[in-house]
Amino acid sequence: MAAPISEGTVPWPKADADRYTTAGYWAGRPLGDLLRESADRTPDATALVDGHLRLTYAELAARADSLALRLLGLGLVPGDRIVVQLANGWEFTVLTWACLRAGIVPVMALPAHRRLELAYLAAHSEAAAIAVPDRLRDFDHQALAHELGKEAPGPWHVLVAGDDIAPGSLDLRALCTPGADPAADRAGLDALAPAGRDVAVFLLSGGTTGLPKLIARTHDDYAYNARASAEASAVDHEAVYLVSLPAGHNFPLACPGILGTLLAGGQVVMLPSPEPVRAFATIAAEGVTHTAVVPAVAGRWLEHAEQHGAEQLGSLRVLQVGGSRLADELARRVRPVLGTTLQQVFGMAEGLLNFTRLDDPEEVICATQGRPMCRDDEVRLVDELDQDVPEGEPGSLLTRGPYTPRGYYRAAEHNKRAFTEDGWYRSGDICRRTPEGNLVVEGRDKDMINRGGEKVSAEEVENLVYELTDVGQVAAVAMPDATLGERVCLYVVAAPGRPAPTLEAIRAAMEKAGVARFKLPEHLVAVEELAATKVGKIDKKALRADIAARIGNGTP
Ligand code: OOB
Repeated sequence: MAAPISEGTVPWPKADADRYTTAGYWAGRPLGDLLRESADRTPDATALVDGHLRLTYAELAARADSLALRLLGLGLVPGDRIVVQLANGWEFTVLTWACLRAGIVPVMALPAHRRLELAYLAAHSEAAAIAVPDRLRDFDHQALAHELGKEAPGPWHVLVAGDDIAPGSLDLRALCTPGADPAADRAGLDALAPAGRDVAVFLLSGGTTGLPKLIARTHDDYAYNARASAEASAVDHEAVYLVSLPAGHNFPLACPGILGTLLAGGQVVMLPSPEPVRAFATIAAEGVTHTAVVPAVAGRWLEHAEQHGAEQLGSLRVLQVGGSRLADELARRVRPVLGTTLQQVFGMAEGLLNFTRLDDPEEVICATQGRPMCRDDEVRLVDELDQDVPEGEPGSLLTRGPYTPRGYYRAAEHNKRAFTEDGWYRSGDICRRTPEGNLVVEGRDKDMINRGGEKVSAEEVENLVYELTDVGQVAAVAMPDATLGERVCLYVVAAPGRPAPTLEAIRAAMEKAGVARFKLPEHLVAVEELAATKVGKIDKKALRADIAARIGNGTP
């Protein structure tokens, strides 16, 4: 039996919880209820589009309710966890909606994750099930899902979205078939509805530690996250929101993303990737009004539009860009080239969201990462001693608020470092505040590499490399890159008497160990020794400067 989730979470102190409830941020209602309510308002409006499949709100709600009941029929109970590793498609949205109805908690994995990440997520969340595609880009997700079951302490259900359903797997699409009596299904689920304070979803932290941390987001806080984001980006019942980033990521899931759009009565369109030819055609065909991309994708879209025109983007009102720092120069091209309003989003799965507002002056939109979404978001910029820096100076961002949980799930030791004693989350981002109150992200003091929005923990890479080869010393650092912003670069000292391992050998060993490909190093510098700080730690700052200089010289 899995432990109750509440044993591993850090609740908000009562005084804050009361304050957030009184202020109206926390509605005390489960997300599944709120989605049902949305479906009741406009049952015949289109809710979800995936290729040729179009579902109205009534159809989507009925599929979700049927799936929810069938999951419970399998023996899952409210509070159980399911690892969700699906590609962007209708099944993702139906399953997420079903989980929110039944109180089953999805653990939002990414399609790129492999054995190491998935095994850890399943074990740490004590999951009883996993949902995967049959195959994706030549990888057999279904086979891996069954392999993971061998390590599961209890029953293990493998739900598969695809045509090839192996023996022992459950056909996710078949489980979504609407039942004969939607009204009865609905009443059955209403009776089981989770509470507003219960955990709705587990998101993954960007990660500065060996393995990604789980972030328990409650129905109350995540519903607010989605609803207030929709307001900030003017997503309403007329909005058509395109999902092309991995749907399990907080940004396309709830900022406002899928959940914010569905709560507002708008239409969600799902695409497996943001590749510009298909994305532009879909925007034109579906009349997409809003979408979210990372800066690397914004760059590709700008290039594509400069070569082929932006006529297909006529309906696009808001292009949200976030996940990593958008260069001012790219930002300034968005309106003239794509003909749409840019909204910079500086957010985190841990909570705090900053948006540039749609009616901000062009200079604010292009040169800042916006300001907090909520009046009761608290943000401090501090120095190494946690003292507030003078106004306008860069400092390390600490935050608390109605949708920023006070600790990671089952991570008491780590929480002591990641949060202050009075509950501020240490984001690790170095920011400066402009006189009008917007934040500019200037760097970070966390040991993470941001590869085009995909977060890679340096420590995780280093641990793997130490295990895999007989290297003497290794350091993973960010290497500047024109398209992705950063890539993973390794500095390696060979073990005494050994030749330095090659990049290829390290990559092959890491892949064999079962790690997501985006974490593989893309450059290696063999050195005699690693620069150290005064206290004897590896001097990453010096290494980052070194690789930047080598690239500048053209001799990396
Ligand atoms: C988003 O969430 P995560 O959890 O994958 O990553 C959070 C981190 C931030 O702490 C920051 O280091 C970086 O990603 N980041 C940005 C940024 N947006 C995120 N750095 C500079 N400029 C930005 N605009 O990445 C995320 C979650 C919700 C909405 C948008 C992004």
